[in-house]
Amino acid sequence: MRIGITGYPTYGGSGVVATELGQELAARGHDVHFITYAPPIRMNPNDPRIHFHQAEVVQYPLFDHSPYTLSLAVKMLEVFEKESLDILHVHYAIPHSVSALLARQMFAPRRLPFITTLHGTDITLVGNNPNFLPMTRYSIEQSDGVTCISRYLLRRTVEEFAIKRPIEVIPNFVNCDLYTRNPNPELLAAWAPNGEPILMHLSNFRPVKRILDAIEIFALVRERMPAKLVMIGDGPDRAPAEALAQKRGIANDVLFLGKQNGIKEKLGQADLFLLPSQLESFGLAALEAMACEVPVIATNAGGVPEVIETGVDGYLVEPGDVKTAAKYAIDLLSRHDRGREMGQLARIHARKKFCANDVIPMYERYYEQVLESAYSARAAR
Ligand code: GMT
Repeated sequence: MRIGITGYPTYGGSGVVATELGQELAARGHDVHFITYAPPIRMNPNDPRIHFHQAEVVQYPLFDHSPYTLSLAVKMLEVFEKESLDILHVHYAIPHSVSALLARQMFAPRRLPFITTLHGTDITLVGNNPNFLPMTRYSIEQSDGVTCISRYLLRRTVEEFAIKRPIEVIPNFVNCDLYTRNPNPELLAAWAPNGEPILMHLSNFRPVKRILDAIEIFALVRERMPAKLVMIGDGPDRAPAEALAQKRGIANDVLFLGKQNGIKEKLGQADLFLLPSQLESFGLAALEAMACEVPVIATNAGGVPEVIETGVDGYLVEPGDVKTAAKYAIDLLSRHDRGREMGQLARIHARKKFCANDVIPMYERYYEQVLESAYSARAAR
């Protein structure tokens, strides 16, 4: 198939899923065309089946904000036609689904079928903002196919948007051949020179991630044992988190690495992954850590319990409960065997439930199903 994919090319779960999906589809013989304003961060530009088409962020003195939704729609139309795409798959409803809808209307009466995948904040934080809600609902209803990445997100979507159309749950996935435990002596020596256990967090450091809680949990751990916390990512809460680490007297043990490439190599060095979010519709970073045999302490929020079984792959605590999280962390880190055993179980479960080899065919089947109904609807007219 020839598939167009649009998502946010920056750091963030929905963009990562869009990019990894494209790479997996290319590895299975499909031609994949990414259409967005910059090359997606995890995109392999050397894969001959992967192509990148840049949608311009047009600037003009009259515009305070560039109408990217429109230039993206035009680029989608152009690429669909020029590359004879079969289907367009957009990730994150706002504004990608609206751009696809416009592209489809401009392409009419020829068919430009598109699928929207909902990821989380496009429903729970941004899409339900009253300034967007009717448009989010409309673009979901008008999509030729809609998927979402957890049963939790399906429920929220149906409830908040009173959606009647069918929505398919296709969970996020991880390539367990690439995400493995791979101790790297150089990284370990740089991060934990005295062999201290390593806690890790990876996100876009937005308030919903509660990264200050990660610092508080770590401060409680440090009261009991030597340890290091590796913080990967960047965003609005980075400066407050750095200030909190200073205030708690643990700044020398907290490493803020900023945005990083080569995430799979880094995750595989951790002894424990922290995901203290207020809300996660899935928690992709936790799944990637699990594939690398890293147990996870996360919050019992949104779709996280669909990914992490508490007491098995790690532990779930209520959002904000840093004391219980720290208690579990100390317990896991001071009994090395227990941590390793949980890590191994976490990988087994990641593989069993969310392996790319099983999830990607679900998307392929869904593409075929959507194409079939899009064209039979056309034939019936
Ligand atoms: O978590 C974020 O702020 C990023 C956001 C995104 O769309 O880029 O992540 C959402 O999509 C991820 C991939 O499907 C999920 O793993 C995250 O749980 C989800 N984030 C939230 O629901 C807060």
